[in-house]
Amino acid sequence: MSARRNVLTSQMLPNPAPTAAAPVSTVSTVGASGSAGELLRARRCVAAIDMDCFYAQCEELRHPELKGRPVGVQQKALVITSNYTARACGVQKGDSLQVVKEKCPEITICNGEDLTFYGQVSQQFFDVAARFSSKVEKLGLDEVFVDLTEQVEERSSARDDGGAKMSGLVYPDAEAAGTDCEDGGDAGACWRYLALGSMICQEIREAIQLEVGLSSSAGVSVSKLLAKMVSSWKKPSQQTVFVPTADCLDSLLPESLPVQKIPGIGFASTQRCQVLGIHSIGQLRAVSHERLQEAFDASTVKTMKALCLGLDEAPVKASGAPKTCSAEDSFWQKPLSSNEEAKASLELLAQKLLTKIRMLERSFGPRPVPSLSLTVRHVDRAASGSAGPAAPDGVYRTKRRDPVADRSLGSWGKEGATEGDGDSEEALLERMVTRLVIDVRDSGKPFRRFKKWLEEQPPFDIVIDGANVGFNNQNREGGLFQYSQIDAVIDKLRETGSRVLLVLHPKWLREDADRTVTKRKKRNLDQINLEGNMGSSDDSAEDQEGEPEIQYPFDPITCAERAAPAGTPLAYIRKWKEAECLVRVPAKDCDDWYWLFAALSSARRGARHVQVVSNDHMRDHHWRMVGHRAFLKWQGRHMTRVSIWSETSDVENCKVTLTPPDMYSMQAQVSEDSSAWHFPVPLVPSRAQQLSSGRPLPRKEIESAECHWLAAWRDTPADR
Ligand code: TTP
Ligand code: MG
Repeated sequence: MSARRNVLTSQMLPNPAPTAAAPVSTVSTVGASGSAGELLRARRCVAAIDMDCFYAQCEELRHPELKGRPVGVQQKALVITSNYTARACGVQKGDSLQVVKEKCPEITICNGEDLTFYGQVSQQFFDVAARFSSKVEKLGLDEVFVDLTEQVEERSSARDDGGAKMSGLVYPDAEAAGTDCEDGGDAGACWRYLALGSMICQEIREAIQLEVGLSSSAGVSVSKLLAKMVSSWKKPSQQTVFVPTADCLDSLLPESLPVQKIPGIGFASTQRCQVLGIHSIGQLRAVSHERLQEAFDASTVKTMKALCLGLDEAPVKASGAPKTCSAEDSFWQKPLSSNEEAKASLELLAQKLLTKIRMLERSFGPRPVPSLSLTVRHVDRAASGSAGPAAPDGVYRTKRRDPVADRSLGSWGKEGATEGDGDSEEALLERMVTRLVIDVRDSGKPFRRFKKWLEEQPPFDIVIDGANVGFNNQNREGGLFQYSQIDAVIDKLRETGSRVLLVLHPKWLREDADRTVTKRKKRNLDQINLEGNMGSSDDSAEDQEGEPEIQYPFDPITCAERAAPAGTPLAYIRKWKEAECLVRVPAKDCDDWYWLFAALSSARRGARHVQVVSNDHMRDHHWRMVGHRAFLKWQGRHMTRVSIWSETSDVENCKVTLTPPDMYSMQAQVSEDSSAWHFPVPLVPSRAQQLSSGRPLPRKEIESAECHWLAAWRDTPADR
């Protein structure tokens, strides 16, 4: 076996070495190689995946006819990226349009000002990566870090990892591995560990290619820093694995490497370093902590000192839903010159924003929109050199409002006016339900216990009317109560991260439940007749006054439930108890009061978007309430209908469609004092997208499209 040591060539290094004239002249004597021991022992695997020529690939996705031809993407006067066909002609990122046309006359230039589509594609490949690991961190639109440590551990315990093969380009290379990595030492162990990681990374990239249609490149190593540094060594469509041996580290992080080449040391930090006379990482290693603290705080100094030695313990932070979501336009190409144009542009922006929100909802589940702001920036024409008219003076911004309140904006000038303040509406309805219970059940004591338990819980986002969702053919002879249906709905909702409460009568929480519908009609009539005949035929003395209190939210898991085979009612009940999403109502009470009250209470306590999943039209148990306007409105906003079906006779494999209520009125409105607007926005591609796709939508299609709303307020002077 050859004893050749692996050395990275300068071609592989991210940048040529600088020759900085630096006041800090000393360089360190110990380079990054000193970190090798520690890094080789780290049992961590991180992949940094970067899409190839991202915007250009997105353009190829939406214009497949461009595939194979040179494509550039323009922002302002620059071609910010191009596909690799154009790069073969010498086109570089950031070339001016003119230069690009000279280098590659046949290039197709796409306008890349509108990032909406790129954002959608970005979300798609993020979703693919997130299937492989729960720790996926976004880095801009076209890069992700994926922590593969758990997956590598799983695979290494599931198989003889001696069979793991490196996938991609490897440093140190296979030949050097003979000496460095195939022995029983740290290097060998790290090599085998990263080999598994490289295989998983390859699988992720293949899935992204297959499912989204994007080629990508990646780096795989023991930290974000090292993975990121090697991720673009081989592009396009390749990956590089970096085993942090001493030689490799020295080659990756030579003394002369400019500080800005270290991921994590950004533009501002680089500038501050330069003020201190620090240009290269050799100088950064040599400089004292005290000197660095003249420009940085102590924790930043510690991080920078570690980074320049190749050490990086930063975790991959799972990116959740972004905190904000925005759509904007600089109007630099076509300044707005009339109110009509401003309104049309606002509608387009609102549409873009809603498309983005929808996309995020698909990935992270529905969330309330706690506030919305509309900002109009005034650009000084003289300063900007723009020939267009100045933007209207002033800043428009919404007040903080939650979505239900957003839909209850007080007195709108035209139709669509709602009841006043959401709080009092829910409080009123809560009182009505309580009244209903007390009228039917003399003391209402069990209900009060439920209320007390509920108040101690954080508000729920979704309340499931279990009895309703569980039935197929609910009101007909032959209908059957199916536990699997409820379970399918719960799974679907819990996937979105919502806090789900399943309300069930105890008659369903037993093995021998009567699951047919035959007795129900009689009971419904009883319930309308009120007096004392509520609820189930369960004659247990449970919950009678003076009897031991029932346990909330449910009885402990029983031995029978524990032993129940999958797919049986008891197994489902156990699962719901384990997931802590179940609440059992007292046997003598009507479950409908409970889910309705749970939803009202959750809304009052903050979950203002709360939804009840039920197809119940509330004509029987709530017969006194359906005559109340506030209740009808509440129902209209908070009842999500559900349909459950199975393509086969296999009811265990049912599919679920949830239909939440429409978002408020579809009429454009303005408040009486003209300080706020409410726009219905059709969910169709933006005008710009329609034009660029060569398919402007006919008016009819736009009018019949699904609509969403956007509300905006003008700040009062006091708000500014
Ligand atoms: P990059 O990852 O730097 O570039 P790229 O994906 O186009 O090409 P590759 O990774 O194969 O080298 O940037 C990602 C996207 O960010 C890019 O497609 C366009 C956009 N971008 C800008 O908006 N401004 C810029 O200055 C650069 C470099 C990129
Ligand atoms: Mg890229």
